[in-house]
Amino acid sequence: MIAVGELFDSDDYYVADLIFAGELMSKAVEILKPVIYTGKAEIKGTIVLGTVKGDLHDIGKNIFKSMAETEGFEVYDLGIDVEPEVFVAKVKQIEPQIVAMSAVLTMALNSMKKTVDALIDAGLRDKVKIIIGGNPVTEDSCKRIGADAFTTVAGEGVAICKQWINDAG
Ligand code: B12
Repeated sequence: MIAVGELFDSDDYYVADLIFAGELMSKAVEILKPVIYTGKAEIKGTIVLGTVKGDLHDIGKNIFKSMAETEGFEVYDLGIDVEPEVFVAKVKQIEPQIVAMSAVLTMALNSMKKTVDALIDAGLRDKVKIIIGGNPVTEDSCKRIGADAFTTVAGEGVAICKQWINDAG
């Protein structure tokens, strides 16, 4: 996918190539799931997950979801292009321990902030841990957005979530 991104940058690939690469990657991950993720499902925790408003990329989100499920998390996947209000409604309904947001477009970092703000406005921020993932997330953006943790690696994200559940006893 890194090569595909570079070819897109250099105008050798077009959006259709991104779509095709995305479909191939999703299918490959689905097939490889049983051999890649071998974690034992001992942890019990609930995650509300989604790719934030304005962003349609979901391959990384889906990898995180698969890994988290294999580790025993119940994951409510809201899909892509998820409005802050939809996150809020699901958090109210499910009362998860964790909210996980994905963004691959730099501009979607603003949607992450809006989602955290919406959780604050709804009085739900203190009831959940928030993790953000995707290529553009950094320590600085994590602070600005008001999340508790960030990562560009799905496995690390799952490890952080497991730690949160263990810490909570
Ligand atoms: C495939 C792809 C698409 C596909 C997406 C298909 C799909 N189902 O996701 C399609 C064709 C839809 C697409 C569309 C567009 N794309 Co695009 N796309 C890509 C591409 C080639 C790969 C992205 C990808 O899946 N990478 C592989 C995954 C596994 O990596 P990842 O998402 O980073 O996920 C990992 C971690 O970040 C982390 N992670 C991710 N989410 C989460 C969440 C949590 C909670 C945790 C813990 C971890 C985590 O775990 C994953 C594995 O470790 C990238 C290039 C690149 N190198 O990234 C461009 C790229 C992301 N796209 C780009 C652009 C510009 C677009 C378009 C605007 C193109 C256009 N002109 O229309 C549109 C935007 C549509 C929209 N509104 O979202 C730019 C973004 C630039 C920027 N910085 O904002 C990129 C970087 C290409 C480029 N070099 O310019 N794209």
